[in-house]
Amino acid sequence: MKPFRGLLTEKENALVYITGIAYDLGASVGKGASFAPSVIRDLSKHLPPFTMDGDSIEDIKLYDNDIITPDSLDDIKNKTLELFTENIFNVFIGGDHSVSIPLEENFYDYWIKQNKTPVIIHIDAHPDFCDFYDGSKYSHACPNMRAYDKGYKLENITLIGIRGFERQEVEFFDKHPELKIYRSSYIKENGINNMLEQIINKYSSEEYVVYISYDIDANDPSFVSGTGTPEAFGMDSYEVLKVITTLINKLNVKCFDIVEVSPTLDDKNNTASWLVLKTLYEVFRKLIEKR
Ligand SMILES: [Mn+2]
Repeated sequence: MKPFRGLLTEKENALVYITGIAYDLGASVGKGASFAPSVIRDLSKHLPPFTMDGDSIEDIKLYDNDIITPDSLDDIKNKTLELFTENIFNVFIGGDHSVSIPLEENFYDYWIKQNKTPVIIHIDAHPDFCDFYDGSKYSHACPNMRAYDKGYKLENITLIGIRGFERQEVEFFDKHPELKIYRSSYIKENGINNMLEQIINKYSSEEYVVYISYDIDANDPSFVSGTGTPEAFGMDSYEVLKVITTLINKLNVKCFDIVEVSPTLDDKNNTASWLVLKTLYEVFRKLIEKR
């Protein structure tokens, strides 16, 4: 059986490229995220090509770029460079969150050359704004600080679902009110619609092109246990899905990564990996409708 059951997987005229990145050298606590791409691909052989509402995604035109097994973040940067082109919606399956560092660099370099303003929407329990973590500038706790180093403006990085802070991050945020943080408590108190309206108003102009980086620990641990740094008080899986699909529908999103899924820490039924697939299929449907 082939991965992505029933889907057209060819490179020519593809709407979406999907690439697994088997890498978790940037993880701090729980490991195992390097296994996510292969587990998710394997499960995809069984999932019928329909959304939760029964809408077909059979004509998505997916280019299945298989899995890369890099030995460093530079290696990821080189091996994914050619995937960033004008009309392609890239999906990357991590890997721990450090894989987003080279991906967001490639994204930035490509879109700056097209005179667009790159935006990161970071959906995560954690801000990932550490300068150093575990003695490294390239830990999974650092991607947003590295994006800031790269040239992303702080007003063009938006954090969603945050509820676990490091001291260095709190101090940084006090100095930079232009960085918008939607804490998990805000979302739980106000719902997702009010937040989505603000974000869509902010980034809907043609000037912007958006990278959505999705750490599965954004979801409450009662929905997703298979991740290295679970954090209580998160959104439920349907709320997170609505956030992702609404942003993809309304904004010019060109890259989407899903990181920090750890099959070795998951329950026996691979619930976190199944969630990734179900989320992807809803995303694919939105892309078909938008085409
Ligand atoms: Mn996280």
